[in-house]
Amino acid sequence: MEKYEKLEKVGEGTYGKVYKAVEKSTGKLVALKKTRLEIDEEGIPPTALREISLLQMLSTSLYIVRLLCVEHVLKPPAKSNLYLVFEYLDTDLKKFVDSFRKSANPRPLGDPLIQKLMFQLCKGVAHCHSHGVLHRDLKPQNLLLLKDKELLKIADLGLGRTFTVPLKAYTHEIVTLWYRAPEVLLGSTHYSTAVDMWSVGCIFAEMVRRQALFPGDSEYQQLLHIFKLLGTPTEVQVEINRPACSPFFLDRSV
Ligand code: PVB
Repeated sequence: MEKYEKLEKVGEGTYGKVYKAVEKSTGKLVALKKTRLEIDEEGIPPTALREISLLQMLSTSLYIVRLLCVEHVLKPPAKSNLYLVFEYLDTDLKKFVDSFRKSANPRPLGDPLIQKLMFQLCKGVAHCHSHGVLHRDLKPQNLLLLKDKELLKIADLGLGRTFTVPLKAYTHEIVTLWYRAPEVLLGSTHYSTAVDMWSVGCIFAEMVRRQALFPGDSEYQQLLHIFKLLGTPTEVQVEINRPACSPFFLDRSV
């Protein structure tokens, strides 16, 4: 880690702390993501290794944040940390959209900008899906931006599979449900690329409105938001994909 000069903490993501840093040899800005991995005598868990190689493969797309390298830091006698080194981007879509809402002169993002960001988001998502990877947690906080280039990149990719999507972030921050597809909320375990497209739609609406479309604060409230705007699905519509183990259906003979 002597290769990097740590600057300030950017924040705490769902899976770990992110630091801004400079790569000393090149002067380039990087983002260090410290993952809270419990590495035992067995070494790095194979699931984590699989995820890292997945990230490495997927970061060949311009619209996916680039993983530059991985540093495994041994902390004698027993501790061990894994740092993922990424290119640094200067904001996320949540803060960017907020700046259009809260600033001295609130203004719409403008259709050309929304179109440009949506194009990049769709290209990034298509890249993941074409490699058989679902993101499963697309939201404005993990869409990173280079402001001056109006370049959007998807972050926090596939980590969900390794570290399992937590209900709470490893800090006290509550994990948002706002972009979660109804089939996921209803307990389906056989979901597909459509769950990411649901999130993409929610993010599109949020850029236009500068306000979240379905700001639910529980899984139940989240479904109510969706049903209120789009209608409650009928028995027949639900029957097709009725998940066997959803608590919403437990009182029925499955
Ligand atoms: N933020 C990889 N990475 C990043 N992860 C986050 C980054 C970043 N760059 C590469 N950049 C910034 C920089 C400044 C701001 C924001 Cl929000 C993001 C700012 O304060 O305006 N992750 C952050 C969380 C740690 C909050 C955003 O999701 C590690 C992918």
